[in-house]
Amino acid sequence: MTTRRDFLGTAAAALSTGTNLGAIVPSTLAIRPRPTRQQLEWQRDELAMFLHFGVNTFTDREWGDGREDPAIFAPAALDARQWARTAKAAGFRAMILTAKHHDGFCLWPTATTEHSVARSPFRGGHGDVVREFVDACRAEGLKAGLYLSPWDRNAAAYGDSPRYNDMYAAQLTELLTRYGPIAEVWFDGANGEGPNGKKQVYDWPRTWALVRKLQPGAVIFSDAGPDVRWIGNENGSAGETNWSTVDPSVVPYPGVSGDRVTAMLQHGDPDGTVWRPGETDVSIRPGWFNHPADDARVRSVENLVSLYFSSVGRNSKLLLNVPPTRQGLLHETDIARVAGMHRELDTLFANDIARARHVAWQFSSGRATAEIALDGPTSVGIVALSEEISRGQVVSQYVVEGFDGSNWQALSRGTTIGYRKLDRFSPRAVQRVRLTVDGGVARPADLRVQLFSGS
Ligand code: FUL
Repeated sequence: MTTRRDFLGTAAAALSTGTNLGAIVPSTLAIRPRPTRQQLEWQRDELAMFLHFGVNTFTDREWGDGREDPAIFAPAALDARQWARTAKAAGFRAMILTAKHHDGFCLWPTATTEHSVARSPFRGGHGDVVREFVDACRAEGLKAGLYLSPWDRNAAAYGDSPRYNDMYAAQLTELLTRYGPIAEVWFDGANGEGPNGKKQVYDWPRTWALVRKLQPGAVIFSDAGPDVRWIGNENGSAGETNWSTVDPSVVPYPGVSGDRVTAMLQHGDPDGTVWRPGETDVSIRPGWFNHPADDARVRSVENLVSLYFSSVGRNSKLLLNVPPTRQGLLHETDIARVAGMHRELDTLFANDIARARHVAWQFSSGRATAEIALDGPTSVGIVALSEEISRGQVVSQYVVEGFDGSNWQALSRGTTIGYRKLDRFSPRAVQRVRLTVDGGVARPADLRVQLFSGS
């Protein structure tokens, strides 16, 4: 691991928050991995809403076995515009729908199987949930994403590898050619038994190539990317140290497991050769699907705000699952909680105390120090740092200190920064704030410092 390298040199520069840290960028930065335009946009979107919906919603299960009668799928009041309005109003910029989950039931009328909405009472057998979902996203200006589970407990071909891989490619082709631009295609690595008990061998290179061909503007999510990676857990927590670069040989395909894999997903690798930022998927409820018995167990506003800090605030993206009910609507409690989260985040980040203040960076013996003078004693409870990730990610160690009139005290310390690093602590009255970056794999191209009261 390359840390604490004497990366900053001795040049001195004066600049304000949000402008270049150094005029001289070492050549090491020029060759470090950088995001594509799609990866950058994906990360800047910060929040996406996940929607788990299907036969499980009606059987009250988390994993269907594929033997569900399509007739049970009968959302009487399905309104995808309500999903999209809720997401939009709460600051989400994208939504991702389970077009097919492990039970194999397809939410669109597919030619590949009878196990779909076409055999259900929904809209008299003429419905298409994927169409309604995509149209609703477009109407609200949200990006649309689709999750197509590779594990299919209904498909007779599952386990008969080439045959099922053809069927899977045909399903993906329908989804990626019928509905206009799809911003994210979501794959998990689940690989359990199908009806014939045989083990299916997925053809990931074929799947990814198909997405590239049909939707070149989409980002592909899986454990193994190739564009964005799973963060390694489903509890809403990105690694405190979180590089957007990874060593791709450690996680070669989705579903691979082991300690090294988990560590790579959680933390990335400063010496990683590819840019593959982490996505944090977590549910607002105990399960991924809506179960009425959980109506009193929806995450609180405070809990959702802390999820934002432990995902977006650790250089990740938050994919928050808000599952529709049997009616086909988001539950009022869930709606109130995401709206509350949005209000609370808006309040916390409304007033940047550091804004427009002059910051003088000093470079000496491998560190960069920037000091911000505030107008007299000011309460600070949140520090927000960001690197200009369009040029890569480099910081590996920093400390933020506050001067209370007589002493300098550490307010927060950390390792990586990346797109956004948020540190929250009990508010302190300080007159000056100092950021010291004393470890990195190259000189940061740009660092932004923001300060908030935290209340
Ligand atoms: C996993 C699935 O097994 C869960 O049911 C859920 O869909 C989660 C997001 O991905 O692989």
